[in-house]
Amino acid sequence: MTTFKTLKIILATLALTALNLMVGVLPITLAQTTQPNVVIIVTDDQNVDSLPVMRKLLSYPEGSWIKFNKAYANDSICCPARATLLTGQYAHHTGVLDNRSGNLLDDTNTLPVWLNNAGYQTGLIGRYLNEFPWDRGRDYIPPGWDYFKVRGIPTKADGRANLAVDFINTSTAPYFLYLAFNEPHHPARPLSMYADATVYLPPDPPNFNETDVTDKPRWIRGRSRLGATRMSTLRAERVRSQRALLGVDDAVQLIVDTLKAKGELDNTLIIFIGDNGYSWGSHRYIGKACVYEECGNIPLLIRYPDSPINREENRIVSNVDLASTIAEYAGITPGLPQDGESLIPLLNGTAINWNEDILLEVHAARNRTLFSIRAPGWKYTEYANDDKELYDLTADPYELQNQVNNPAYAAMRDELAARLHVLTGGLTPSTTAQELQAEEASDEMEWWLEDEESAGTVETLEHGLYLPQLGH
Ligand SMILES: [Ca+2]
Ligand SMILES: [Ca+2]
Ligand SMILES: [Ca+2]
Repeated sequence: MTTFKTLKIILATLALTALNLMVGVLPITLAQTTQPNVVIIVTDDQNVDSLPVMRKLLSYPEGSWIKFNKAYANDSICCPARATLLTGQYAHHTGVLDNRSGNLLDDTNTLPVWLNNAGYQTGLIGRYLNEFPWDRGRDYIPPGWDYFKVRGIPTKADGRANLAVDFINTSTAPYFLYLAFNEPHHPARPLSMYADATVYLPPDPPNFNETDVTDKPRWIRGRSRLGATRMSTLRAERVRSQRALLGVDDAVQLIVDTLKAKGELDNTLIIFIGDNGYSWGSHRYIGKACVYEECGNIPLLIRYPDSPINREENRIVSNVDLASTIAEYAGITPGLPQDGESLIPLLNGTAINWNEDILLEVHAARNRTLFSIRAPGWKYTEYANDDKELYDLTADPYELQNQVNNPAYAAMRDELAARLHVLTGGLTPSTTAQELQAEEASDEMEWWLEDEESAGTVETLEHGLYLPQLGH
């Protein structure tokens, strides 16, 4: 302190031209250091029910966290959801309608491209889009990425976290890091230190193995109840899944600690998000790409450095909002029309009259290609095969009784149908149905269970070998 004061006195006695030079440099330096960093951490197939196992994340490390309880994946399957994160557009606008169409994304006009053009150092570690690099060659790197590590990297959370730490420590601000973990996707692989850990296991929800499905659309009505073998296989995998998330939890803490040590915590937006949810036997269904809460609702926690407190946010948002959010925080303009809107007003508490109508869409199978509206208290769905669903989520949060044919709900049904058609711009689910290839994907969705039950183990399979077939 004394030294600094002395220096100031010396400076004050310097020649006037020298002093002018010092003052002249100062605003430029400040402008550079205030351009913020963004770190987004993406998990794979994480149901929100799993979150209590992540004790470090839920302790809100270093404060300023906003936990979104009603965040959704517009399209609750990996590749479409990730294309949405990278563009701020719905799946039916990106063209990435299923896991086999990642090559349809216009990768010349994405969030990393916009940030890179604005002077950001951009890095991706982990999963990009399914079946990448398609026919573009093993060395292909999509535009916009300065650092792109999808191959030859550790598969587990600790190894990828170490790469993230290296990226943060060696990058000059501003930077954008997209860190995508494999966890807790099946078959879950916990770190060896957590292989036998005692973990929180979510209780079966009331819609688990739903008894009466006569109210449901055809694709659910055609499903048998889960038997004892199927249920025990499922539970064993769920335990491994929870253990695998302990590694991710450590990774989040490590990244926060790294940013703190580097002095950048107050200048970095940290987003923790799941790509899509997962139905662990709800409505007799195991998998994703469904319209029910288990598939659509995703973990979303954002550390917004300016927030004076940690708090929960219950207004409805979706993954289509993230690109706009990051763009606004970084002070850039998205290069694409945005289907979402920036969450900054929710993060800084200035939002008034937030529009909570969001679009859900699935194009994963002939009998469950759908458009749906999730609105406060309600969900209304139209399928390509003309099945429809309406849930009064205040009275029936577990979606046990479809009310679409109940005359008492007719007015609400008609109103939601009109609001849904505003969201789709008049598109109907049959317009976008990619029926043939999707039919195959849905049949493969549960083969991992059948395989475990018949062979006793799938441990010899390498992660990369089965991803394209699984509907990852
Ligand atoms: Ca996924
Ligand atoms: Ca760059
Ligand atoms: Ca029912």
